[in-house]
Amino acid sequence: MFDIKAKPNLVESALLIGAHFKRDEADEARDLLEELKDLVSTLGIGIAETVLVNVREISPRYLIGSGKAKELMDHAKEIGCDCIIFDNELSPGQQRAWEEESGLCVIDRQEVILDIFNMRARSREARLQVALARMEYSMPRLTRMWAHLDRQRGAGGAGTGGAGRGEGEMQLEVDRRLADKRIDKLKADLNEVKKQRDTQRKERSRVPVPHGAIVGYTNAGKSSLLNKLTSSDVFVEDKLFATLDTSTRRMELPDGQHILLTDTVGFVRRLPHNLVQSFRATLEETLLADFLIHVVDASHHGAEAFLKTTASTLDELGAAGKKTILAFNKIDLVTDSTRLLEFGQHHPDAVFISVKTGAGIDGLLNRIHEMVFDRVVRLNLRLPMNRLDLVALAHEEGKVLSEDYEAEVAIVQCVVPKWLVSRFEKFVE
Ligand SMILES: Nc1nc2c(ncn2[C@@H]2O[C@H](COP(=O)(O)OP(=O)(O)OP(=O)(O)O)[C@@H](O)[C@H]2O)c(=O)[nH]1
Ligand SMILES: [Mg+2]
Repeated sequence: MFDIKAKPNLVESALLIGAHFKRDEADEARDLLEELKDLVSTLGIGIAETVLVNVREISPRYLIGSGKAKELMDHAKEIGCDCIIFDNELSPGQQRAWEEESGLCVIDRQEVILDIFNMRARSREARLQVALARMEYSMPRLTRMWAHLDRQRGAGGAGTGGAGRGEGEMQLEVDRRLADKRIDKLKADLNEVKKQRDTQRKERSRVPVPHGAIVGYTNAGKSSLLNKLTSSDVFVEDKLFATLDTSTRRMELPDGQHILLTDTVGFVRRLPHNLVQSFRATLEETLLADFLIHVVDASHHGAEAFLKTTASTLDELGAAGKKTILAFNKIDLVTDSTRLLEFGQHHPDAVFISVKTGAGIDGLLNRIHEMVFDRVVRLNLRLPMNRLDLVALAHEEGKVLSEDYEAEVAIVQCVVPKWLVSRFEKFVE
């Protein structure tokens, strides 16, 4: 009922508009508009044309100048579009003005992103989070739907009594109340899910294994990296927002130390604020991690902008300032090596990898090791034969470097997590 429209089913062809307000913002706006194309295609909506508008005269009613607005409305209809999509955020009022005057469906980038998340959400938690973000987005826009109703009744409903006008308004009140209720319910359900997650997390943290989270822009290769490092098969696709649920896997470092790695939801520029807030619970894994691996697609010309977006979204989540390994991925696709040199100059601590070819992965493992090496100690043990369980424990939780068996004792060299040292202490040589 609150799904104002099932756009992918209703909309076939769209005119995309990206507005910028200063001349020197043209490049960025063009770039964002390119990205909007990818986002819109992800929804299965055809793109008739894209228009970049340098706004000189701003009208609050349309965001861009009213002359230009009229021109674009006519143009959209001329080329047979049934939808106009703005790269810029439209206020509910502006959206209504555009829709009323063009008679077309008019949405903005935020709504596109919300719809993609909606399409992709699989787990109960992701579905609840997306539903909440969409409800919050739709609330101030409910008027739009019922204004349509008023107009329909007003036009076609002559003779049906005086009730035509204003019916929408009454319905609007009812809907607002229903929407409020639904938002409360979604929040309560999410709280439940969060409690379960907290319990799981507590169980995990009883065993203090170091924990890293993989973060970055959408399509950077985060899930691919998790799969590579932990030999798992988390869903990977050349699509925006392939991952909406975090998954955590255990991995073993070359020194035998175990760590946990979490894959997370990707970020994008102009990510709706309420979406970030809704996904807080999911992204909390990021906040609680001991360190982050920030993956960026080095082959994309927007790499530096992606870095900034990820950093500022982490900031919004309160995860700025965490120990971070910056990993430039997909170097197999970078043909111009001066690009990598430039990245190296700007980010001297970064590592360069290709999840696809395996290049640079050893270097990354070393960096991960550096992040967590102070969590382990090397021990020389003399174990009586009735304590061979400790050899098994060392194998399980650490790495056994050598083991020699003499008549009465086992002589073992191993690396074990610090939190386990007390178990071995009596037998240290
Ligand atoms: N050529 C090349 N492609 C890669 C590399 N790493 C990942 N990819 C591809 O990039 C695409 C996106 O990879 P994912 O691992 O799904 O990216 P993600 O960061 O998890 O994306 P979201 O979940 O959408 O945020 C897939 O088609 C991968 O096969 C790489 O090193 N080289
Ligand atoms: Mg992913």
